[in-house]
Amino acid sequence: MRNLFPVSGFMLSVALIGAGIASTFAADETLRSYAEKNDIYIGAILNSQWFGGGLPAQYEQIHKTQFNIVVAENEMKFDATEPSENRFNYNNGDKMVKYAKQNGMRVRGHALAWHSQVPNWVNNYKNDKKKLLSVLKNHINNVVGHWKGQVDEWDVVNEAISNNEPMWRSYSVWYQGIGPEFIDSAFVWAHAADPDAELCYNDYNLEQGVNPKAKAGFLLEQVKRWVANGIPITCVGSQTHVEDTTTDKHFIGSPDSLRSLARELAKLNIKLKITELDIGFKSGINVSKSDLERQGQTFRQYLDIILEEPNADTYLIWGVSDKWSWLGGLNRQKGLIYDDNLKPKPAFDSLLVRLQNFEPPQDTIVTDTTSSDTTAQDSSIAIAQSAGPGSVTMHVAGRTLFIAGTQSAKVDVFDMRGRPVFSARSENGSVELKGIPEGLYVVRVRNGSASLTKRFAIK
Ligand code: 9MR
Repeated sequence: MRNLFPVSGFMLSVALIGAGIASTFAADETLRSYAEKNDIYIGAILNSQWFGGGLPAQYEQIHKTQFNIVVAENEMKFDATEPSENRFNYNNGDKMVKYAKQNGMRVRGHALAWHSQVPNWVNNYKNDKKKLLSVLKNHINNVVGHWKGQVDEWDVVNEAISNNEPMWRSYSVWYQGIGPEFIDSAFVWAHAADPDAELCYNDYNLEQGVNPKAKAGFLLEQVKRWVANGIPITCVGSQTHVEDTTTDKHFIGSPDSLRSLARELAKLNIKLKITELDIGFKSGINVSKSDLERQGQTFRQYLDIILEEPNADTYLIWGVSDKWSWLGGLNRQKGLIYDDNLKPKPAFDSLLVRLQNFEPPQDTIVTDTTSSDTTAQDSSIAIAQSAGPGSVTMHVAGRTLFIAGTQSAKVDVFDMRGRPVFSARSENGSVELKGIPEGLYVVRVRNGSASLTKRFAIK
């Protein structure tokens, strides 16, 4: 069983009321409410601009309503927390920890030993192994110790493997000055500072195969060694910054490869977490509606790993809105689940529908519900109603969807994998469900931010 940070229903409702959701019936229908039902964490970073109060109120409202795990984009890194030697600055990190507490969220700490965002003063010691060891140890002791019991998990070591061939990354002050044993030591020190925190190795390009030539294959060999040697690692974070090339070969790397890594890690009793997901398109290209839908499916495929693999529990996206995203620097665009105007994209819908309708694999999704349908002309069976409003109802008769309680509504139909199959607007309380093959579907009716979702068998 996953060791989930408890978020009480009370706290959640308080958070939602606090978020000022106008609708009478959309409050429960959030990524986080369904994530909690499925015993997983879903989250997004708090972008650096949030810490200075530079983001619209709607950003925070979305963040605390939709997510139940948080990580700081830059504010807990080495240069932010120890800008000069042995002088620590916890202001921004404390601000985030407080926000997480107020909103019942789990906290990730990112990152302790990394080659990047290391302040200049550290480089003064690059030729002094003994001093560098004590600098790293002191940093970890202080930072992990400061948030002991409040930061639930740490990226202890970040991006220590080279991109080109599987070997350690050489351009790192820690690697050059100490050698690869800085990694083992960092885990031991972090564990000593907070024995209850989960401790991860975090890296990118881990979705490109688990073979000795791929980064994940190299990592797996190290994890085996760490586990055998009693190094207190408990998780691997897969950053999963991937690109949709919009060509025939859409992606480099795949959810299947990452799933293989999860399964290999399960054999070692190590968790897999998706820690920095974004699925960007190349900058400058025109991104079509169908591109965005395909992007949504890829988001959903990565979510499936977290839902389906017992040693995977976290799905964290590296940003909320495309407007505030690091991806431009990588020559990519539109990689997140909310657009520039903080409107949910098709990827949001795919995730929400998947979370709503996921059933653990050992359960039969539908146990012959259609045979219990005794009304001759009504072919619908609502087997799961989520976030049902008192006043809005829907049912399917034949091929017609009837909606009562709202005049105008947007209707979307998804298959059981969360893929959109039909979309229309209803102005008079009914919609013809044309062109949908027989089967089980999720129908969502939306009016503004209010929505109602039901599962139907369409015959
Ligand atoms: O999103 C972060 C960006 O604001 C910083 O400028 C950048 C500096 O290295 O780091 C970004 O976050 C990175 C994360 O810490 C580690 N994995 C890759 C992320 C995206 O570059």
